[in-house]
Amino acid sequence: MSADVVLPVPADESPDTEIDHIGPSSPPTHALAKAPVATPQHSVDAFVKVFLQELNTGQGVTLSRSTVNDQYLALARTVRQYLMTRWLETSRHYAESGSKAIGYLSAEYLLGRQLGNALLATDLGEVAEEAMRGCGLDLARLRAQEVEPGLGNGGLGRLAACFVDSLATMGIPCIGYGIRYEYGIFKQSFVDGRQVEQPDPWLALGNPWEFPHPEASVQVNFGGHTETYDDGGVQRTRWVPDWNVVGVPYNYMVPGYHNGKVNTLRLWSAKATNAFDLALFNSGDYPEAVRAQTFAENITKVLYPEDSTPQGRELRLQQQYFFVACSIRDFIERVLGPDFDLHQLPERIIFQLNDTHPVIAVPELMRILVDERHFEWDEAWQITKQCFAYTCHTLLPEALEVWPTELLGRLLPRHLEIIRRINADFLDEVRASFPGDEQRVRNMSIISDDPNSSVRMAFLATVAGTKVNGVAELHSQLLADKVLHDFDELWPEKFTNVTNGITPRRFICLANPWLSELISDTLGVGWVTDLERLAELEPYAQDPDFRRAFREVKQKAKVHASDILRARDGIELPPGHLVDIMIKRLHEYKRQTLKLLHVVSLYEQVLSGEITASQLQPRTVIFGAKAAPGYWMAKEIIHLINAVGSVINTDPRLEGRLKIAFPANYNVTLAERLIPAADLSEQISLAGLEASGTGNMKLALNGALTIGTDDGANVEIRRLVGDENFFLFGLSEPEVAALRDSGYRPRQYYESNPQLRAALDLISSGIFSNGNREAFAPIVSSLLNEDRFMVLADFQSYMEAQLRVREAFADEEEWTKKAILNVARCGFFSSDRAMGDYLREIWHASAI
Ligand code: 26W
Repeated sequence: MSADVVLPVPADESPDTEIDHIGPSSPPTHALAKAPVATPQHSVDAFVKVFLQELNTGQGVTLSRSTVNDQYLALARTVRQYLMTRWLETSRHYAESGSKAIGYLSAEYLLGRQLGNALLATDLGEVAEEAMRGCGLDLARLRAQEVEPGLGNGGLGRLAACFVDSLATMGIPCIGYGIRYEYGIFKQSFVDGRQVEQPDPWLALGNPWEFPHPEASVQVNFGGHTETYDDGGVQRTRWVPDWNVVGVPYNYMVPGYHNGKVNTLRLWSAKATNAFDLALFNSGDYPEAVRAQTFAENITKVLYPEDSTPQGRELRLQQQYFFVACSIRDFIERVLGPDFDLHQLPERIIFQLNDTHPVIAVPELMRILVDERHFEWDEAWQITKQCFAYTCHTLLPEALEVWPTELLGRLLPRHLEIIRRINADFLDEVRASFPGDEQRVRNMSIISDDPNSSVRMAFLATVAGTKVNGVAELHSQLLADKVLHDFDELWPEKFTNVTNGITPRRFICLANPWLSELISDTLGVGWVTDLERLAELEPYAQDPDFRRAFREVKQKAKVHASDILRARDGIELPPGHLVDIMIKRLHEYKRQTLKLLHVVSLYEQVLSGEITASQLQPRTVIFGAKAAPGYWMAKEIIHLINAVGSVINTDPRLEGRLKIAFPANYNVTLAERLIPAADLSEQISLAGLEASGTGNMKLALNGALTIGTDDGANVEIRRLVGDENFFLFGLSEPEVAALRDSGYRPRQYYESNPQLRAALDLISSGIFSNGNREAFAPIVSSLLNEDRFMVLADFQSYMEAQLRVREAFADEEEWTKKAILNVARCGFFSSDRAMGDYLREIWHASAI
């Protein structure tokens, strides 16, 4: 530093944290300071220039000394630069437009890797490929360096990611609000065929896709008590919390596809208000000095790995309130500003509740309006109930969250009071509509008193929501007819359906560039943002050349998947095998055991000589599934699948014609590899249990045929692709209900079906467990005695459907026709279409 540079003395010690202190303190004079943010040129040279600059100045290394991680981080930051202007421009445009935005509240976002998607959205793929080659680097290798953010469990989390992608691509103002878990969904590995979980330190190598904004932190309170006070003759209540934490927002870019738009995903991380107690430290009590910090950080430490049975843990409720309180405060104070008249709030925002996990947002908004902004109760309620809508994603009674009033009242005393008041007013409305029907009042009460007093979060969401929707036609029907029937009778206009969708950007363009290219060469590129245009492929199903090209695409995808499985898990995917895929969370209602019984039965038939190995149609069954760590039976089923696999994969009597592949740690990145390679998509849940499914949509759109029950969105897939292009089997939902009511006795099916009996007996024989006949007894006996999800009842119909698959797959041309028609007729399952439905039916917002 040369002597003559005089550094100005800073005004004072503490940095300027006033979030409303935006921009320069005096009008900028330098031309560059006045110029709009520049986007680098879309040229290889410009890209290389920015990349090297990021490597040198961002990573502080030269190309020759750089590690793969350095190169990946520099590349990610390079692509960020191409998105930055769009991002800043989009936010400025939204802020100035004053238009209505969507606040998507979700405890989970299963985003998948970001780099590939950012390159796709900015159409920089080829430029980056060329630029990296020019630097002696391999783009694919750098992309493989990215750790995917596993901030979700399964369907619900991935759906949220598809939805925010579509809203950005449709130019809809949306802020996705969620939680920045330090540890995402656990990493799964298999030890002796058993699932073992390891933490997922996804941030360890740095995360170039997040932008922390500590200056926009929000304080979140917990515990304590409430007190009423007189405010100039008006009785008011204040919450006196006894501890608090700080929520730090991290922004993520959500790039729109080829539209220059970039929306924001704002994920909150918890830290202690006073992170470090120096006095305690100086007194030598080091653990106590940092106790507040660890305690606070615990709130966003890890994602709860359950995706169906809430464990009712206090920390989970802390997580839910934490991100909701941060998000509501952030939108009201930072986006709208302290002087905004909250009477207009419903014109500026609709918060979509992604299941019940964020529903505590309802009493939180009421608390702010009544306690802080002194709105009258009714006024506040009128506003609040226009600001929320609720999507239910499940039918499993045990998956519906209920919080003991003891716990909720201890953690959030003011919110419980508000919920009690909401409930009281609501039950008056019920009594008015159904005079004298006190049983109905008890059934519908948000606060149930049996067995112990608890808050039914789905009921709170239904009472407060402008709309309640299921995620597939059948699901929404069952919600209105069964789960929330009383509410449907009271408010039929409140209930609607929006069938799920998936983003074609990630699950066709990114995952299946071969199919993507074939479609674009055939139809042009418009389909990527208008997926129903795939219907124009229909006539090509009759074109043998197109069919050949379509098969070549599938073959390329199979080779690619096989390379990945070999490198990743040492699994061989023999060419020419029918690739039969079942990828989803492990849950008994999804019936991975039924798929396994099919394989065991084929094996048994060969062992018993009923069929010869040569009669077996070469097939590899690929499973991908994580089980919630606390879900014992699910983990047993994983153990059995691996046990059967290790026996049949090495039994020469099968001549390698029947195999099981179970790559560990199924996640979004693996899904992108496997889905394009699939011939057969297993969607075999017990009818009435799978709310929608989204894997079914991804597989059909990648040219797989579905074998499935009439459950969730399978019903709509079958209707659109045609019965002849779908392998339907099993009981329908009404038949399931009837069989359940008439008393289902699974053992009868075992005794009356020799094939089923032989398959189950083979499992009990110990052949898959080194002769230990007890190893899998719990699974066999639960099927024989309870079989809650009617695996045995649907076995025969499933086996017959698999025979139809065998016949159909033997005729290559016919199979290809069916596969092409599945792609052509599934454009409806785009998440863009789903967003269009939400905008029209629920949100009443529009692109700007
Ligand atoms: C509290 C524990 C918990 C956590 C997550 C309970 C329930 C959930 C999710 C709602 C479970 C889930 O992911 N449901 C899936 O949501 C998908 C998106 O709508 C549907 O396609 C699937 O059918 C549904 O199982």
